[in-house]
Amino acid sequence: MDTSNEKKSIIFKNIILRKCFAIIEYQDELITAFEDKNKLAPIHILIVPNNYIQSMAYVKSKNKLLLGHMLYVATKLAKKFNISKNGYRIIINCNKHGGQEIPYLHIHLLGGKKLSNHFC
Ligand code: DGP
Repeated sequence: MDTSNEKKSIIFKNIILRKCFAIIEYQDELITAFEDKNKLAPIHILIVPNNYIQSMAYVKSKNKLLLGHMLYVATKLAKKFNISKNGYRIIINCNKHGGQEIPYLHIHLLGGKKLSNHFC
């Protein structure tokens, strides 16, 4: 990883370690969920693994349960924030062409308003 990518990914690591401020909505031994600082919807939460994975392109066989857990917690948070009934969107950007800005694997959970149907 180059220095600028390392700096960007350190932000998420520091949020997990609570060395950097973020509104943390959920945390367990595997993952942390916190509010996105540039919210694109009334509910915009990022769900990240506590142990560093750069992106979906770096997922290994041993990470399968972790990915399921991240998605499951997204559904629990959607219920907690009362956005399940009307619906929500889960997005994972991967690497440059996928529009990933922070090189630390994360799920976006977005909801609380009607989202546009545009993907690109
Ligand atoms: P992506 O483009 O998928 O890599 O999304 C990165 C998201 O991370 C973007 O929506 C803004 C958010 N973000 C970037 N820096 C910070 C930060 O320091 N704190 C929080 N809470 N969110 C951040």
